Amino acid sequence: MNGLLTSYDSLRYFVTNGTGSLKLNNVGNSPVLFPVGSSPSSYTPATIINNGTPDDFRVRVLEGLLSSGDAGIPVTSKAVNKTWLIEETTPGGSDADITLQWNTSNELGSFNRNSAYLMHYANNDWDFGPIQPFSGNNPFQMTRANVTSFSPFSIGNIDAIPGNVKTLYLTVFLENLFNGTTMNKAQGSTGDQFSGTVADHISVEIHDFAPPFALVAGPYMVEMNTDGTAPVEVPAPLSANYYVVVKHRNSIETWSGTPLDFGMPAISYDFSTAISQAFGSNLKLLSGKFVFYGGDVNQDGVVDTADITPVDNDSAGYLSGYLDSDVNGDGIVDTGDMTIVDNNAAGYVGSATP
Ligand SMILES: [Ca+2]
Ligand SMILES: [Ca+2]
Ligand SMILES: [Ca+2]
Repeated sequence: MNGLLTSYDSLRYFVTNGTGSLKLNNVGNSPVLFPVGSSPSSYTPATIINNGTPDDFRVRVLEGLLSSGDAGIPVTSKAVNKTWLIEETTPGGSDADITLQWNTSNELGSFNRNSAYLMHYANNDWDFGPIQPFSGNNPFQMTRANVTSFSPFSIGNIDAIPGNVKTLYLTVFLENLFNGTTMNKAQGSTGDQFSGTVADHISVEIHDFAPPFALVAGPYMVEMNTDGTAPVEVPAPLSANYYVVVKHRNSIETWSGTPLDFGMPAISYDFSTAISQAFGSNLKLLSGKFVFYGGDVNQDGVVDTADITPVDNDSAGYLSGYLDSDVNGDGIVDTGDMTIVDNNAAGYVGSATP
């Protein structure tokens, strides 16, 4: 459209539920609001500042988000359920700050606003860029600067796109289960708790490399084999440096020594090869391997008397099975478990985090 837009607000705006878009001319370095929504009851405007060569822009917002921008399967969680189609009239020359606005009612399940990205579908893939802070409180706003190419945009977490994964090959040894060579298989009330070569389950999280080290992806429940290998499927768009955090039901939470470079099709990391593989050198050397400290039965990040109590109680009750108090994983709670807790409590063992 040409002319001046006036008298628009969250109740009076352009509903782009057809094929049309709102075109505003000569967008330059002052903010230009595109008052659009995908229905009469859902106002989700975009604002553009173009620090490059001024150009005319078109904006349309669609209900829903698809795995390949304007095609593919619907994204059903971890994102804002809208797609903003933004186009410049003359290709090239723009350097735009794009701000998108949404409401709580537009958020799909499990969406984490604190580790969200303003995603842009370009060159046949979603480009996430860095984590962006949000502002406002229903409606919320998020801005991404220095955008130079256009079309589908949305807001989501890095694992929003289903099936778009790559593998993180972790190797983890736990003091609790280590027998000097491999890890014993955790026992339940009727023998091996897990089938095949699986020793136990661990939980893996991917955290931002910079304060406040936000959770970027996960937690993933991962099978850890008796040889320590624990492959994890992580979101393929992870391309920056991230801390990898491993938790286990009765071991000390342990962070990678440094943020790992995820800019590869596959990533490998072995916690057991050197003490520096864990943040704060928080590993114990046993029979030539660096293992995670054990005995954090109540998972509060330290080994102390609060972990001794449940082991004492369950031991006095002759409890058996797949229990957190069964520190050494042999299916029985007894003095063998108390030894690990006692030793690490005496050593003031606790988790080390950046
Ligand atoms: Ca242009
Ligand atoms: Ca504890
Ligand atoms: Ca035991």
